[in-house]
Amino acid sequence: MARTVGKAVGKSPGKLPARAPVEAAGRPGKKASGKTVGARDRALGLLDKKLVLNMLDLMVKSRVLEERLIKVYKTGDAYFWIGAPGEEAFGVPLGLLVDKGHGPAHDFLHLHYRGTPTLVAMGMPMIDSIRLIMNRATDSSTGGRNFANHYCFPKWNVVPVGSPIEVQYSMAVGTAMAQRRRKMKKESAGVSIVTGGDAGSAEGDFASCLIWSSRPGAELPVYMTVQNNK
Ligand SMILES: Cc1ncc(C[n+]2csc(CCOP(=O)(O)OP(=O)(O)O)c2C)c(N)n1
Repeated sequence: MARTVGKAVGKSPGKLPARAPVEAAGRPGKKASGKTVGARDRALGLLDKKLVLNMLDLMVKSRVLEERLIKVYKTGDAYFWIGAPGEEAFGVPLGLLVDKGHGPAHDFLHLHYRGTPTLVAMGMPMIDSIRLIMNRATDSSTGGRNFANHYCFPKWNVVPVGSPIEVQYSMAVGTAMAQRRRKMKKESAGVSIVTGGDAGSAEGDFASCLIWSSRPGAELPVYMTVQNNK
């Protein structure tokens, strides 16, 4: 599984763990006996069993989808494949934490080309991924014009995935600025989540994101992640 380094910049990312989708997936309820389900797990610092099972289910779904995409490519039904096998343990929890919606009141996602598990966890129909890799006109991300894993879902603030590595880090600064402006006006605002690989962190866009997100007195609600998949 991918080794993951998560880095939160600014003040907002602290609220990520309390997001509703995770609570809905694994919130402890009351047994008929009155005892709280999952109390022992929580006392041990473990995740709720229901949530863990849900995550495992989504991880397996993501891997099965990935294997299908590789087959599609190998049988000559696609020109190119790039994907995320091995990054499920990172991508799925991230997808469950996202505050999904349209506009700056919700989270923005600046994913790189290994974001499939995150989108599967958010509820993307798996057929969307197949349509994209096969360049079908019915591909809702790009109308069949881009290749595997270059998703775009405006209704969920998933901005178009770019091919040059790391440019997503400088774009995250832009959406985070809009979200910060809302926060200053006491309006609800999400955070800008950005993912990328470890090698790409040598690019200037990565440094720009760090600098612009952490200016004293002007911190931005950016959640930066770096996946090392060696
Ligand atoms: C600006 C730019 N330079 C080079 C490439 C070619 N390229 C595509 S993927 C990749 C490797 C990136 O490695 P890393 O950031 O660790 O991410 P990983 O693919 O390992 O998840 C490179 C160099 C590119 N897409 N864009």
